[in-house]
Amino acid sequence: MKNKLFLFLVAFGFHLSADPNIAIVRELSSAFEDSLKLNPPPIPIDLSLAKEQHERYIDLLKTLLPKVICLDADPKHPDCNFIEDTAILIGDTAIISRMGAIERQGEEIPVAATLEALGIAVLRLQSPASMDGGDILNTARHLFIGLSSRTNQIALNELQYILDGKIEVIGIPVTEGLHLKSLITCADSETLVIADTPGGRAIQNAIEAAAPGYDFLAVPDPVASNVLRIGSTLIVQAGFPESEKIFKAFCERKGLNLVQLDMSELIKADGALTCGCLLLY
Ligand code: CIR
Repeated sequence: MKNKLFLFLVAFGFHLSADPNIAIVRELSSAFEDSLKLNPPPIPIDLSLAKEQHERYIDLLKTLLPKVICLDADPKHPDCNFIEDTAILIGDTAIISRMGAIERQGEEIPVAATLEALGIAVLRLQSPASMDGGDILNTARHLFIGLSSRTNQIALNELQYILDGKIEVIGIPVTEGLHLKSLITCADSETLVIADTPGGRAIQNAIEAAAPGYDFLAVPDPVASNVLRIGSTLIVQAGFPESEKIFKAFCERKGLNLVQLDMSELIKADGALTCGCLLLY
């Protein structure tokens, strides 16, 4: 860990608020119907529609970024398209997850190899740390760590040690949904989109107490609180008209391009918009 830590500190550079230039994505597994789910969906996953929706997501990223690297799916890992959970990227360094669900462990292996091949310094959390990337919200000013059923305090402590004061690391309890980013994401460096639910409001209160100064954009649909900002485009979930009105007004105010994607089949496996890619800056 020490040698790797040294490499990390040498390589460390903060340009967290710049626009991403590479996305790594992963194809949808042929076993996607067996993905983990908090609750069984009332209408089962339509695999071919899920594939179409995931392809449209990847196609959209290709129009917004200079480079998109697409990894092959793994039929042994039904959740492998949710690549965000396998690693976090901070500055020039990747920290590889020890994923909280045993069924998902191993998804990180080809991701780490891809990052290494790109020349990125790769560090690994040590046992018994447990972390899913969906619990890590990087606003460039703070690294909020969702303490959830997937991510533990030991992971937070390790991240704090690795980051060595270069960005403030703050733990936020997650009391609803799967991950921290199931309820909150960044629309820009000062605006956090938050689910207007008890769990979302608890997160907002915790952030306001520990790190005042953010604006909050509350949306009534929890799923809609997961948005993906790439350059001047804000990607949001289609099919949530009340939340859509709020995003339209926000984008008009900020001069952003609003794009809506229908991800109905991925939502059934608790997937959202950030979870389908790893963004490199
Ligand atoms: C899981 O339970 O791990 C997957 N079915 C969903 C993961 C979604 N990941 C994310 O939002 N970062």
